[in-house]
Amino acid sequence: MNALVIRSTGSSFVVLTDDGQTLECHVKGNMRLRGIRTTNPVAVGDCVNVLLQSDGTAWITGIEPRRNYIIRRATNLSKEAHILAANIDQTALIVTIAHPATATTFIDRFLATAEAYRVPAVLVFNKTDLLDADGQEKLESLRRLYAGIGYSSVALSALQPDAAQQLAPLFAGKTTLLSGNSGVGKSTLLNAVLGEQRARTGSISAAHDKGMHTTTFSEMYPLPDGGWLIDTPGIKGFGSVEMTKEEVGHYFPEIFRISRNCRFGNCLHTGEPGCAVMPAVTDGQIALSRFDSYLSLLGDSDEAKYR
Ligand SMILES: Nc1nc2c(ncn2[C@@H]2O[C@H](COP(=O)(O)OP(=O)(O)OP(=O)(O)O)[C@@H](O)[C@H]2O)c(=O)[nH]1
Ligand SMILES: [Mg+2]
Ligand SMILES: [Zn+2]
Repeated sequence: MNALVIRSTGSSFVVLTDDGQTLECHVKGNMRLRGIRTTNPVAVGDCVNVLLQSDGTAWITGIEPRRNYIIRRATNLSKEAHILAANIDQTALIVTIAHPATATTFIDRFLATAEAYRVPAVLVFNKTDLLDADGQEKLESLRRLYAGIGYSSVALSALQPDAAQQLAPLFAGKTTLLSGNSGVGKSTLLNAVLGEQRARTGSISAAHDKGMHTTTFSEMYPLPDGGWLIDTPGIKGFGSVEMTKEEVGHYFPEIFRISRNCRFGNCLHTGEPGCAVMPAVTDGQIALSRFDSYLSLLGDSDEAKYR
């Protein structure tokens, strides 16, 4: 029997079978994935084969080939990777300018990862109701920056009544992975789109101005007008995926475009003669925040080399 994995707690899974039943399943201990070493053999969004036994227990016995997936390494040094979701059409990174503040390096590392896995990414700036004039300005400048690179964005407040209407066209008919730091409002956005309080939401710690890691497992929810939203636990950082130094620049579209004018094909834009990227940073064609994020990912591949 074939089924779609709609919830993953790490050790057990909830699947939706082709004939519409919801079953809790476990994975046969000897099932291994070829090629990727991951902490979770099965991810939300996977199409799996399920064996229902006469004692009522259900087992995942195989995984259909994945159309795509997106992987996160918890830290740069950890060798274990975690599949966030499989078979997705796009990923929406939920970003907040304040309460909590999302770092641009986090945004850029996420976007570079999505590029590496060829998953289209959009930015959803949430909590616009909390912004003062400064925050508003920061929001507009970030939206302009990312639009210039080719990333579309929406800005809204998940708590306002029109949130669902603003988000519906973005999500309609697609499977979308929601990601972002804890407390940015992923579960709140999901509830707004579903029109009911399905997912538990948490508060923001007054002491640290950060989320409390309320969502603890990944779950996908069917949307009223078709498509799925995948709510995931908030993440702190984004370790880089395996990439060579030369590849890092490929995942920053604006750096990649300009790098074609570098004198050397393998230019890393760190002071090589004839580099076209560094002057573009100096004259503001490439944002300094983006170049900083590029350098931070480049630094990771140093660590990778020496570990
Ligand atoms: N003011 C304001 N608060 C919001 C908005 N969206 C979410 N919140 C609040 O932010 C807090 C955290 O929201 P959650 O939806 O739990 O955040 P999350 O991203 O799912 O967090 P984790 O599950 O921990 O990763 C809750 O108190 C929400 O009510 C918004 O647009 N404006
Ligand atoms: Mg949540
Ligand atoms: Zn260069």
